[in-house]
Amino acid sequence: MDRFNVAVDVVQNAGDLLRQCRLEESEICQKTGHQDLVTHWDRKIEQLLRNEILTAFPQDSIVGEEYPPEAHRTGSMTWYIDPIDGTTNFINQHQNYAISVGCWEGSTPLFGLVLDVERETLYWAKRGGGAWQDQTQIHTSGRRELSELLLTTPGLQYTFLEPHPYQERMIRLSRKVRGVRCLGSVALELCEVAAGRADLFVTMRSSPWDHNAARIILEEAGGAVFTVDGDELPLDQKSTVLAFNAMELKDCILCV
Ligand code: 2AM
Ligand code: CA
Ligand code: CA
Ligand code: CA
Repeated sequence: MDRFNVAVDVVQNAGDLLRQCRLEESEICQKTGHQDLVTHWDRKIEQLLRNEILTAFPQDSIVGEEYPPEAHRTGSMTWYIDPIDGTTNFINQHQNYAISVGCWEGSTPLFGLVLDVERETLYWAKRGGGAWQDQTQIHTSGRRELSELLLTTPGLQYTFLEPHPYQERMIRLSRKVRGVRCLGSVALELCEVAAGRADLFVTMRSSPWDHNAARIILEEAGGAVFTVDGDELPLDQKSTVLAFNAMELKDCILCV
């Protein structure tokens, strides 16, 4: 099996496990505080993904949220995996969370998979092959007027309420667009833009495992992804993220 098929298999199996699991209160821990949580299932699913990927492709590197990277591997392939994107939703809602797996060869994207676990919907893209929601090809929206755009962001507090260098700009932007939505999952929100149900995405804090799979899907759907400053999004570092339904919107949004 090639990497893409291995990835689809392991992501679907992991999704089946999560859909059936019953989360116990004792399985929830704080990482940096009460708004930054991890569960036994985040770790278990990441272990499962790592084991399956490394059994099939032992030279590949894996960058995941819950475990440190292993010793340096010789291959040029890197997988960015988030076992549960939207852990808070997983805990409180048991919906609106995703498994995110992206594979890159050096700085070249190969494919991205984002499984909306409870809806049993798989977003996926291979480089040059378009973006797909299950068997249906998806495209970003054609909206170009600021006043018609829907902005999605994972948490109101980080984007609009807590002080940061972009706060005023974000508040101005929120007043100019048609509306703001918060889903609570970076990967699923980028897929919302890819599928044309939202038009813009912004977050002040995102890590490679949060966005590297979905950015491939969004770019294949016609969208564009940058940092909030409009710079190229780094592959291997935490950063802000600003994503558009089309590259054309970039100048207009950066000048708000
Ligand atoms: P996570 O669920 O994998 O932690 C909303 O919280 C979104 O922001 C989720 O996609 C979440 O990913 C992501 N996120 C990134 N950094 C975070 C942090 N420090 N605390 C909570 N969520 C974070
Ligand atoms: Ca987390
Ligand atoms: Ca995440
Ligand atoms: Ca996670």
